[in-house]
Amino acid sequence: MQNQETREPGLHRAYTVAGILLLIAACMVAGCSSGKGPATPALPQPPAGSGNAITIQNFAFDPPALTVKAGTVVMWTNQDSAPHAIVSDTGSPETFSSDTLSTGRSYSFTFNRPGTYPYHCSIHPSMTGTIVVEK
Ligand SMILES: [Cu+2]
Repeated sequence: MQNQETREPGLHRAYTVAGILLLIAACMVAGCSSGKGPATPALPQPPAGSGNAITIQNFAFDPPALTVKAGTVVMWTNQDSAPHAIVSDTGSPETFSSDTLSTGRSYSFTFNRPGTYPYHCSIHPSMTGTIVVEK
């Protein structure tokens, strides 16, 4: 009885040591040290302000300024807990306005005419953004 009780923790320890050695060996083979050797390539990220998606979060449009080619469909998605609504400012080359977007809802508008389109949230006028449409 006593033999078994003392042997078991010893076995566990042996397995643990073996496991750690294996991990270290795998680490060396895979080169998982940080700072040394080739860095793990970062996931490709689109440059800021490109693409056609705008996220509404923390009472702000992200990105606040977006440049697109004419004919691009821009989609806003509300990921905020509060409802928001997108409305073009007076003087925008074309007018657009969404319904009130609750959390998780999206609104899309096709920007065909080149120009600068300032817009805001009709519920929170301090929320502003700009779409620049290039030819
Ligand atoms: Cu809002």
